[in-house]
Amino acid sequence: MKVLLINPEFPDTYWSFRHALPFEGKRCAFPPLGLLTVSALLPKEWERRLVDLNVEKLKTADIEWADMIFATAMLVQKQSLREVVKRCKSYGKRVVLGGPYVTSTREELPPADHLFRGEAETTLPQFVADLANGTAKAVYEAPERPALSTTPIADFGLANLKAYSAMSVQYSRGCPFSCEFCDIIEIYGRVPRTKSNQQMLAEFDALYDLKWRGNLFIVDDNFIGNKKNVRNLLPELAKWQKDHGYPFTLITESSLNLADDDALLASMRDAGFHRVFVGIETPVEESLHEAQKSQNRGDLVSSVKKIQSYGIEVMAGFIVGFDNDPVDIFERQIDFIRRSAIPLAMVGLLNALPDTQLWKRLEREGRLLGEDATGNNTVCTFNFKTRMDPAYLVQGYQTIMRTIYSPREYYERVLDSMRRTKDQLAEPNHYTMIRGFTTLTRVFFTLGIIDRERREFWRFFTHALLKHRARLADSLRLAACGYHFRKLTEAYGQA
Ligand code: B12
Ligand code: SF4
Repeated sequence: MKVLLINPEFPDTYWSFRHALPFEGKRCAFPPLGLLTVSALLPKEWERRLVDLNVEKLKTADIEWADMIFATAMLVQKQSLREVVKRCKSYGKRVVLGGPYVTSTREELPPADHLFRGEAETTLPQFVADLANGTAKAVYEAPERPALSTTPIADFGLANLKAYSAMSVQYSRGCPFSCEFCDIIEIYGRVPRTKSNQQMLAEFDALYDLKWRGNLFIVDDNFIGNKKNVRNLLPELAKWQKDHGYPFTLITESSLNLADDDALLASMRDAGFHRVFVGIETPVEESLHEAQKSQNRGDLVSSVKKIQSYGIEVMAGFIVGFDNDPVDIFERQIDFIRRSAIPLAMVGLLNALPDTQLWKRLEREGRLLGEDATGNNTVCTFNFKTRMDPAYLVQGYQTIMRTIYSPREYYERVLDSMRRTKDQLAEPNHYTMIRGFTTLTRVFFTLGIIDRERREFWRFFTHALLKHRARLADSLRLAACGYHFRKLTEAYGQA
């Protein structure tokens, strides 16, 4: 059996980092870990190829080669998924679909032969057996959420590692909290399931053996969802990192209550965590209450500062459009982002994802407009009737983006963040001389010569050179990310 695994294209969103990647000669930020895991669940003797449309084009020869097509998608990839299915079906191929979009959507899906809803650890082996017996079903739905002990090491070797700026592994699925807008808890559950320490170290070994060095994103919904197990894992990760010369710069996602646990923060720093993405959402208490985000309590700026004090850069998600948002919400978000010195602030407009508690409430209140959310922030649409005038919200949202990604504001935040994260575990240099030189030249040429904001860049670069010389690579990474956000804001964020 020949299987072609396809990851559809992402639109050009803030998360795509498309304008930042060329600086380091990369094509895509992260590999499609879901598909690489699916590949590892298939019989060893089956042949497989991966085509990530964010890295390369889908060639007719690849479609013709395959007996079966396996495609994944998040909501934001649905348009590209439709085109992929249409094209593959026109060659008469058997098409299998799975992933978060297929699992959670209520929309009509593209005409595939087999749909997988939920996690595939138990259903995929069943499908393989059914296929051999000629009894393969149209829909496979995981009866329960599988233990992660059944998750094999992803087929990392299938991906063109050089094309990605980070690799991904997963430690846990699910989150114990119950934020109203979140679909994680609907898709992956409220009881966080984790892998064993041995599984995690084996995945680290696998990537190390493939010669991967640099960013490693632990793509958990909430890395500290099961604190007991994480406490047990971290010293082992720290030892592994030390024994191997700290080959991986770790990044993850966590709830903000991470700030309440100094011991955990210290263990994360020792294991080589450099960045953590947290869901702050809003500084407005009434809106946090509405969103059932009870874990974000107290002085949120202090919580961010605490995490930063352990040398961990904070990235964060923010949302505007809650029913309880006051009219000055935009200024308050800008002020918060400024004071917390979060360089990469992902601000989004509230949308209701299918089957979330928010979706159900809005349905009861008759406020849904009958469409799935696009999942794409840059489009600036709502799929429900907002309390505030939608035009006012969009205008305010664009003001936030234009303000926080104006070069002066952005570089100030980066420098503040670097000051606050000075206790970061020293990052080994994963750049070869030639790669480092090429990246530097590209940044200097684009940001320091041809960009109209070059004066701000040089001001920032001089500060970074004087005050944070040891972290020059980090400051250039952040400069490149800022450029990406500014470019997208210029393209989409004009009032
Ligand atoms: C890492 C990650 C990203 C990465 C990129 C991931 C990538 N290249 O694929 C980044 C940071 C870029 C990202 C961005 C976004 N993401 Co994201 N992301 C994740 C995260 C945290 C982990 C994904 C992952 O690797 N999981 C590990 C694998 C093993 O799990 P899996 O993909 O579910 O695969 C399993 C099953 O689904 C199934 N399966 C999957 N595919 C297939 C295919 C077949 C054929 C079969 C049979 C089975 C199957 O088998 C696997 C094993 O069980 C998930 C949350 C999560 N828990 O998955 C959110 C998640 C997928 N992201 C989500 C969203 C909304 C986004 C954004 C739109 C956020 C935003 N508003 O901007 C952006 C959009 C991206 C863009 N460029 O525009 C949502 C998707 C919601 C939906 N219903 O589609 C999720 C579920 C989280 C959430 N609720 O916020 N994301
Ligand atoms: S903390 Fe994050 S993952 Fe957990 S329920 Fe809230 S939004 Fe979802």
